[in-house]
Amino acid sequence: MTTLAAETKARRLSEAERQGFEERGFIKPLPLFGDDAADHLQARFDELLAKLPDGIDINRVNCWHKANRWVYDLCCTPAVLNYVEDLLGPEFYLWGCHFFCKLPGGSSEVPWHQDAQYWPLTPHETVTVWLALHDTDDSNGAMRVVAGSHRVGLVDHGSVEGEQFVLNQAIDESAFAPEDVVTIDLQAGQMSLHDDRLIHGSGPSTSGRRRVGLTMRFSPNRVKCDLGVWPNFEAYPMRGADPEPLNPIGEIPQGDDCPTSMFQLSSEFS
Ligand SMILES: O=C(O)CCC(=O)C(=O)O
Repeated sequence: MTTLAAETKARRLSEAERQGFEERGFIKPLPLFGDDAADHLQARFDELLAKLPDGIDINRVNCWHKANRWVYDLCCTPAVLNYVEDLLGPEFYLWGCHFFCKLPGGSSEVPWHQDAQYWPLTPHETVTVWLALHDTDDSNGAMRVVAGSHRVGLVDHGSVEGEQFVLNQAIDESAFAPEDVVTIDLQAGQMSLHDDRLIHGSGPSTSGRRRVGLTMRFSPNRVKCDLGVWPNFEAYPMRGADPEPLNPIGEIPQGDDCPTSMFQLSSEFS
């Protein structure tokens, strides 16, 4: 198994960045891994992709951290958790981990949406780390966000159909001003952070260049999942003590497995 270079370029968030997150709902770019990390991340991604059974689309499976120890450890990178702690405070957990991919020969798109529309989590205080495995820009389908849109509350989503769409609900473009759209252009090894009410999405890679991002979802301990909607939801404590957790706690994986659907229980993996 390849390992990630230990060198990190990370730092802590400045007060200006934290205020910017309050106002705009995202921060980019944030330094994370050193220049040599891209090769390791991409090689490891290829190994993980090869594990998926035939016919399973990597864009449609979630919770790699429940199945795979390397991914779990990546999510626990202290520099990642420091950035998250600077936004969420000292007590939070991890619950989701998903590769959003534009692969050659594919045409996947992520329709405009707010994460909170999809998630039965209360209150809406989840933050996403988006770790770039490749350099991202408009020509390879970088994520795009609508600055400040996290402050307007939940916006109506309609249903959307088509093989290319990774999600099935979408916000119409008339709901926001084009001048507020910002491209999350990152270098491989950098990351961004976004609020779960921020409107965002991504188009296809028109250049044919690969674009893979690994999302990690972190919530403060006070965020509770409605298990009636997501019965397999599990929290992985990351920072701070939580003597009376509001959510079931997941088992840390020991093996090198892969998820095969959106929400499996950690007990399904070794
Ligand atoms: O990577 C993308 O294109 C979209 C990611 C996304 O929708 C998310 O992080 O919630």
